[in-house]
Amino acid sequence: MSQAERHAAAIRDGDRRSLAQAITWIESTRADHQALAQGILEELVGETGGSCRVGITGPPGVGKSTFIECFGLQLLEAGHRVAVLAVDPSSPVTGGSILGDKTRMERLAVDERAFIRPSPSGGALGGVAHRTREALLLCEAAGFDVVIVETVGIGQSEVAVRSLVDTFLVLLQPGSGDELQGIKKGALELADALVVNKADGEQKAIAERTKGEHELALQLLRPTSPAWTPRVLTVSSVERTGIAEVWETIRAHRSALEQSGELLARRRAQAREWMWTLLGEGLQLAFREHPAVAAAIPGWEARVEAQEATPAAAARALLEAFREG
Ligand SMILES: Nc1nc2c(ncn2[C@@H]2O[C@H](COP(=O)(O)OP(=O)(O)OP(=O)(O)O)[C@@H](O)[C@H]2O)c(=O)[nH]1
Ligand SMILES: [Mg+2]
Repeated sequence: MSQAERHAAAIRDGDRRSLAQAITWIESTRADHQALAQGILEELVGETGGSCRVGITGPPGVGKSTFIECFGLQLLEAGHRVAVLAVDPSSPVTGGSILGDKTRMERLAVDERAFIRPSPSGGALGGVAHRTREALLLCEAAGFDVVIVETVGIGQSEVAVRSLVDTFLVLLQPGSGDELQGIKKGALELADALVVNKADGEQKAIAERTKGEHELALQLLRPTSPAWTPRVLTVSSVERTGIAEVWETIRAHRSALEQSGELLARRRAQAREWMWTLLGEGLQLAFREHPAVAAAIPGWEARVEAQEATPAAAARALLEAFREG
């Protein structure tokens, strides 16, 4: 048995340490680690796809970690196995957010039936997203039937996460105004459901008002799917209220997409897109490393900058050099 086969077998058996190790190899830049990770993925690809993939985003401090802990524990109680993966493009992972998550997801983190993985460090967002996709597939092969992908909603990461999941939730603070929310309008357009957190104590009434406002706002947006009308919910992750409704909504969204055939179509398109992303990255690398191209790039860049050549002409010349070599 090869090393990849042995690891794949351990992951299939649900061994969390082997899973964590394989994800570390996915995130590694070392060629031997990459080869091993790809070998494991190839062993397991037939056993992926079985989870409910849920994306969660929201502004810093909205309560994502608290919500995921509470939501995750309820899912465990209902017999599910839950994996949580984080995509954090903003931090070079100095430990801050991981530390926060360890304390906020304390009970989930130690539970045998759950698996929590903080964001991989470094790399371009696209790279982070595709490593997260590979980690997600491994979690599925390990038998996790709910995989949550979390990202802080402050930039482009929500688009990347949206492309990894079946259902996308946006968490909001009680109170209106984009400034307070600190998230782009674009994120709302991606949401299959909006969840107003902290609907407890003094903020309960405000949360209800926020819910109403967003229900109105959503009517102006194009739905995420012809088969689904986005919903707005209120929850308290601290008092643990409204959490079951979130799961019900995810189930309803999923079943609407299943019935319309969109779930399958979406996943197929995501897999195809991913292949093309990898192809694009591979080609770009091969292109830049091609000796004749590498030698000609600085000259063409300088001519383009000096407006002595059009970018189109430069690209054409470089592509020709690539093809001829
Ligand atoms: N009252 C109330 N407070 C909450 C609730 N959920 C979270 N909080 C509090 O909000 C603060 C931020 O919660 P986190 O779960 O760390 O928020 P986060 O979105 O993960 O934050 P980042 O990881 O920094 O983006 C903490 O002090 C929580 O205790 C809730 O439902 N009600
Ligand atoms: Mg957090």
